[in-house]
Amino acid sequence: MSQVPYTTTNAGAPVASDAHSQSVGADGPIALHDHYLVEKLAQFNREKVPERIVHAKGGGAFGTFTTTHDVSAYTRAALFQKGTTTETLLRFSTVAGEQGSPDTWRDPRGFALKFYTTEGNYDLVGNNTPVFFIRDGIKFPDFIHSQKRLPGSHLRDNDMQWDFWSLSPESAHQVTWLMGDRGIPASWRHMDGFGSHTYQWINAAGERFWVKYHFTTNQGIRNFTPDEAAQLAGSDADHHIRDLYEAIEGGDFPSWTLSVQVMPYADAAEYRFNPFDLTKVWPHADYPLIEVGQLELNRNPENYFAQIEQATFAPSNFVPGIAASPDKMLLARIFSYADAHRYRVGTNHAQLPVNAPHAAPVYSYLKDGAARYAFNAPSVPVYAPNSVGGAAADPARAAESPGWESDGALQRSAATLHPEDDDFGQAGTLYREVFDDAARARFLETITGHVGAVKSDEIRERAIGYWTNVDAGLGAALRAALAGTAPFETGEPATASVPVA
Ligand code: HDD
Repeated sequence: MSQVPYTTTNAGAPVASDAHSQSVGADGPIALHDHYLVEKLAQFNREKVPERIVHAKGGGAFGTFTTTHDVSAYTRAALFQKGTTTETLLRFSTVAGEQGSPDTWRDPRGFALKFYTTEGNYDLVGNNTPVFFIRDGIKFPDFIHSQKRLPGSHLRDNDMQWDFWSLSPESAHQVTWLMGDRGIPASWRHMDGFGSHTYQWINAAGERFWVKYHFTTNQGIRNFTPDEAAQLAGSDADHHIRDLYEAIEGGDFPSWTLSVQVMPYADAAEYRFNPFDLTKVWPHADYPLIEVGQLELNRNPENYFAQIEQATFAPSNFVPGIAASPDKMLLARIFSYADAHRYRVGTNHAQLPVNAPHAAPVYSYLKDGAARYAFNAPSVPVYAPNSVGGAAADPARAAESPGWESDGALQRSAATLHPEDDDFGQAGTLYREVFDDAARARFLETITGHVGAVKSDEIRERAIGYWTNVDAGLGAALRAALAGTAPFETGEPATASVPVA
């Protein structure tokens, strides 16, 4: 008998051969009762779970979050009390590409964080951009369909993308981000992360605040040019996975500084922008960054499938001291993610080691279902209420319900309550005031290439109208560039709104 471990069936019995199936002679026929052959082929056919419908291509690592500043005035959440260190998992991703797609395609990047806190797991499922393309979850499947593949040709299609974007003017701010220099990060380590939505923090006295999360990279921002990105897409499609893995293996641990913008609860009603509209940012001059702590990634997964592919993040995973806001996109996501996980990974996905709480007990009356792993001692009751000392809900500990006023005062009635709300204003500000001349020139080149690939004249015209609304000079420059000449001037805000539909 050999000294190396011996191959077994999944049931632990030694197998006779790694290389030869049982057959009548040296050739076939093979025998159905070769159950190890059957087990091996059958499990191979079942190795995959459905890939994520969005954010399919990604990678991630474990680490820690340490709260370095006192923000107890705003939240009672245990993980955000000064001096607390919490284990975390961060998964990065591209949005539209499938599992094998290149890491360097122009796309927003996912920034999905799980904090294994002492009060249960807290998931903050954000992107590397502070805003999003749409403001109502009911449009999400349509939006994603337009960015993925045509059903007939199975090709991605600029007409489809610009048809949707130009008919959805609320996308202008995010598309300006996407087509700008930050649309292709050089690595996951060299980009920021955002919670994107407005959330609620609640302090020990029960006072409520609106917050936005900003994770600023301590490595500095670095982006690829379109040429660099295209070259890598061909030569190293997994460039971002490799970069993160190798940095952590080499002991070069990437880190981010978490800051929050905090808006007093009552400000929301009349702030110049609707604070629950995630196509908008809150200018830092209005609500400055308040430092909270440090996030560090320092441990690679040991098994990609078990710990990254099967990781499930859900915006519904809140902890006490943190709650939702009336942002309709966020509210749609609170339903959508847990549903995706039950479908994709299974009813008991939360019991997998990567998804189960690591620092908090689970006393749940939910039981059974496919692939149930954990179970309670026979003496523990399976129903509530009970008179045998089983767990009972403790409202004082519970995560807060959102608790906003539902009289309409804080809900979306943008035009009258929030005077500067419109779809193009902040996109124009980003283009004129954040981008410099060189960035504006690169931006024009990018949108010229993108819109230039649109075949339909009508959609092309709508796309020009869209950029004219963002900035009149930009629209004119785009029109000229598409016509083959490219006079470029620094733009001015559009004075008249150009119809986009
Ligand atoms: Fe989403 C995955 C980020 C809007 C529905 N989303 C997913 C992931 C990230 C985001 C980072 C990957 C998580 C991971 O690494 O496993 N999504 C966002 C952000 C949004 C957003 C920042 C807007 C601010 N998403 C959004 C809406 C819906 C969804 C409006 C549906 C109503 N997203 C999903 C999903 C996914 C998902 C279908 C795919 C698989 C999964 O959740 O686990 O449920």
